Amino acid sequence: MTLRSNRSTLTQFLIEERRRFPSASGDFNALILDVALACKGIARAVAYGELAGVMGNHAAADGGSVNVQGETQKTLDVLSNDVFMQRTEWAGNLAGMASEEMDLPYQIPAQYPRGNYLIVFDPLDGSSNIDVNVSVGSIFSILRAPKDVMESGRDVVEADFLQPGAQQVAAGYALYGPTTMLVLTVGDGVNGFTLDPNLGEFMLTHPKLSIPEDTHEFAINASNARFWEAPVKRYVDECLAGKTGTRGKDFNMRWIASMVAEAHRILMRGGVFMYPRDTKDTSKPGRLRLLYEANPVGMIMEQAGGRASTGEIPMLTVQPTGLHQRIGFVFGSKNEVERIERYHREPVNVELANPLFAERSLFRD
Ligand code: FDP
Repeated sequence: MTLRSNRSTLTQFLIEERRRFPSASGDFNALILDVALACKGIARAVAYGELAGVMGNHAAADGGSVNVQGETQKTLDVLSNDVFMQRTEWAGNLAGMASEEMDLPYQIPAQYPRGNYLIVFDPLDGSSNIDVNVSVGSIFSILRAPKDVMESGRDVVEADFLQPGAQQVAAGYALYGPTTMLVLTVGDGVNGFTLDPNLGEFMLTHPKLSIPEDTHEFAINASNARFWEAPVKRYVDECLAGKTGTRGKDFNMRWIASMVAEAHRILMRGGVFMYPRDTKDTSKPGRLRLLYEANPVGMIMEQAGGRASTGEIPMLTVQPTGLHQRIGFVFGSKNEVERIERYHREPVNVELANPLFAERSLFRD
């Protein structure tokens, strides 16, 4: 069946895209294909799971079990990081890379040529739940290396990666779920590819994805309710009030605890995701990371007609200040994200404005 398919492969898609830019060198396409190969490798490791002995926490003796964020590293986090590096470092397309799993930027080894792009990635998002077999994924963001890096070929430093999301050349994720999918934007819409296990190729199955502007589905970790800021409390309580409240319609709630999987659901059928800034730990202004989670997912959302925000301003306008910077992240159906931004602008007396915050509120402090 697959051999007679009329669907484009990822390679064909990239070559056809490139024809629109006759001066393009082909380096970018080669880089995306290397990333796709890394994702296929990670998909196999994830699929074999315990059979391959890759589940559980990474053993300290193998190089440490806690990453730069102080989070426990899974064996698959470390393995996926290695696969990403190995598949992309050799070809001469990258000037450097950075990852959730590495404290500092990674230099392209001296035996390989250096190229014009930077890649930033989360090799296995959602991995704290890998042991319960939920969908996890790899998220990547591609930036242009600063001019002096390209000209001099010097080592990259943290500052080279601190570019606002609007400057991303491309962004994408691979989702390791019931099927393996690659979702990609090169700044001209969003396209989804499904891995054909027989051919080992990503096939274009979801061209020109578009997120509905309205939704009745929201995703948030409600166990943090007592730490939320007033505009978030207001939004969620209005959703919970459903038909009987100011929204006049019932909402459904989802929480997979794997952001890449939630992003995919929203891309497929709309919805809104919130991991907002809260008061849980004042040293952490949000849970998710700007450069390799919020910016790439933000670019995908915006390219699919959705919206990505800090809750206050568009995510892609944020000037990064650190490689592993955390940030509040709200994304999904445009009208809902705009509503949440509006709630952040409006002064609200929450207690008075919404009776759900009183005695009997589900999410009462
Ligand atoms: P994980 O640490 O498992 O990689 O990236 C952070 C993240 O997962 C997101 O994918 C996910 O949405 C979030 O953490 C889950 O956070 P909670 O444990 O607070 O639900």
